[in-house]
Amino acid sequence: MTAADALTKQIEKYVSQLREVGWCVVERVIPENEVDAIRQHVEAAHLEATADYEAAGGALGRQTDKDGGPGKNVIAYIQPLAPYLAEKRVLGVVRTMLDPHVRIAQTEFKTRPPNDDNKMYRSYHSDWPHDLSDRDRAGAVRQPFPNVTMGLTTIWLLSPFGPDSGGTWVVPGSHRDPRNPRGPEDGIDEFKPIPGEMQASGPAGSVVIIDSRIWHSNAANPSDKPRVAIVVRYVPWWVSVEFGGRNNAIVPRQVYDAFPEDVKPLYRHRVDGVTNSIS
Ligand SMILES: O=C(O)CCC(=O)C(=O)O
Repeated sequence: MTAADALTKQIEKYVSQLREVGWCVVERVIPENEVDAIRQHVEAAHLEATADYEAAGGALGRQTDKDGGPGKNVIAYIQPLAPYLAEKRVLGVVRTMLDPHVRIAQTEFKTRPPNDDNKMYRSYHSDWPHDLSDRDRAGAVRQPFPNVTMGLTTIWLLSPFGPDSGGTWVVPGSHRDPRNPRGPEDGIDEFKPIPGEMQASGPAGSVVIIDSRIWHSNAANPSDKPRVAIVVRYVPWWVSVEFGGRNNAIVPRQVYDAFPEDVKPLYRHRVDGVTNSIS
């Protein structure tokens, strides 16, 4: 089998998992010998971004400046991760599921603090653009959700993850369930365990990919180390990434210019002065 055939087969496997159960794990996207350095970079970058946003009177959580306008995009702080965002398996899955033309709508720090033994902790939701609690109403497709994958949330785990270290909770198959943990009429307690739930696990450097409709929750991390992760949300070109001003954080031009060529199209809509064409 050629390398290209092997890649196609792997992509097909992940795509069929995503269609069937709504999530999958692509293992070791970041090679084992590089992931420690990237994790250390991300931990330092998180502190730097927090300090920058505080000094500017902005909000890192929403990546906004003091006036609520777009702040500096988190990708600018974590440039060593950028080349992997177009890794062949990940981008192959994203393009097959969404469209050949995709963009990254949001890039966020998602560290879970250590030494948290609250095994019952849950905060179930579906993700933008299916986030029923989105304050801007910019990411709340109305229920019942059409049976269309409109976004893929990728969780880039830079620490080993699983039940012992804050692996994300998911409810397999929930992407097709007409109810929602935050649906006002659905009678589901978003803060309690849900039958059928399970925790994603895998080695550091892996990527959990979820259909944005999947019911999922962050998890308590009982280990003695932070569970370091970055969330990157991919959408097809036809999903509005501007409406409502939901995380429109800017990528500085010099950061964009340093991206590998295959990463540039994913972020160019966030760069001042760059044509945002479909190509
Ligand atoms: O950090 C995690 O494990 C999950 C993150 C999450 O739920 C989200 O970003 O929507």
